[in-house]
This record gives sequence, C-alpha cells and structure tokens, in this order.
Amino acid sequence: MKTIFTSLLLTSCISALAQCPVDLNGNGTVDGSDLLMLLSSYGLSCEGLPIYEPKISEIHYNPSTEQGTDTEWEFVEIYNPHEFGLQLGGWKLADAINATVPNETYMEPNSYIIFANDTTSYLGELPPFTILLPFSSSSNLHNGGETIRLLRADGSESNQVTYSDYNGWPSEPDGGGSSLEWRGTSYDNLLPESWVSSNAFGGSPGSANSAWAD
Ligand SMILES: [Ca+2]
Ligand SMILES: [Ca+2]
Ligand SMILES: [Ca+2]
Repeated sequence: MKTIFTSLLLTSCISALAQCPVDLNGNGTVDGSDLLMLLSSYGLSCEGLPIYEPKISEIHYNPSTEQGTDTEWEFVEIYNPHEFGLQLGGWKLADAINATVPNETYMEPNSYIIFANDTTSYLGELPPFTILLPFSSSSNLHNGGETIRLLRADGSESNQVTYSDYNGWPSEPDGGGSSLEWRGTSYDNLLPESWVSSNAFGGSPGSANSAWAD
C-alpha cells in the first residue's frame, strides 16, 4: 500500500514538473532541485510560479545626429531583475533585429546585456561585466517602430515589445537624443505607458533606467 502511495506521489510530482518545467533556481537546467523548490514553495500546482527570465528594458532605435549615425549607436538592452543568475546560451533576438546569445553565456543577477548595432561604439563605454553582443549583419531598428522579440533557446517567445514613436509612445527617443526606457518590473513592457524617454542623452546602456532611481 505504502509503495503504491509513494509511486502515486512520485508520478504526480513528475507530472507537476513536466507541466511547469521552470528553472526555479536559475542554474540553467530543470532537475531535482527545481522539483524540491516547486514542492516546498508551490505544492503541486504551477499557479503563481515565478518565471525567472530577462526582459527587454531599453531600446535606442534612433540616436540623434548629434550622437552619430543609427548604425553606430543603436542598441537593445535586456535586464535580469532576479536574484538568480540565468543561463542564456542560445537565446535570440528576432524580428526587428537578429542576434544570438553565445553558448555558456551566464547573466548575473541584476545585470544587463547590450545588443549593439556596432559593438565597437560601446567598447569601454559600458559598466564592468555588462555583456556586449552584436546585431547580426544587415539588421537595424526602424525609426517608425517595429517588434522586437526575445526568444528562448528552444525558439519559444519569452518577451516582445512593439515600440513606436506615436500612439502613446514617447516621441523624444525618435532622434531627439534620448532612448526608450522601460519603467520597471511593476510595468508590463508590452504597453506604451510602461515606457518613458531617458533622462540621459544616449540612454543608459548597461545601467539602471532613469525611472528606476529612488
Ligand atoms: Ca538617428
Ligand atoms: Ca534606427
Ligand atoms: Ca538601461
């Protein structure tokens, strides 16, 4: 009887983990330690499970002519707001621009990756330990707006932002000198009202956005 109960419990645990294959401890794999966290904190339900993934946090789609050309200075920033580091090898940006995160890339807690149209512009310009990666050739950010998708290594979508320069989106980032900055973790970054133009000329690549200051 006891054996049957144990095996039933084990079966339901395994099916719980299969339904919500979440890398709870952010170590890059879903395994027994995630199962233990799942059971101790969330029981057998996936409801309320946190998702530890980065977010698209800043878009510099039309640098001002004072700063230079778009080809030199465009960037997209993603931010890991979690207390866990994240394995991001094989993740991609798609649609507006294409870029691939190299295998074995580890994103520290509370850190940033900058995808730059021209990485040489940002060499030595970013805070230490900011990961700097290139757009793949021939992609760029349209000045009228488009969709940026952040894809997991398996190709599924983690996050997307369709930015614009009107319809509730701030227009200053469209060549006025500032970037488009996400207001932070309590704002849905899909919505225009969750974005503001940066206080800093050229934005805040690799650093906290203007609206996050205390
Ligand atoms: Ca420009
Ligand atoms: Ca542009
Ligand atoms: Ca920033």
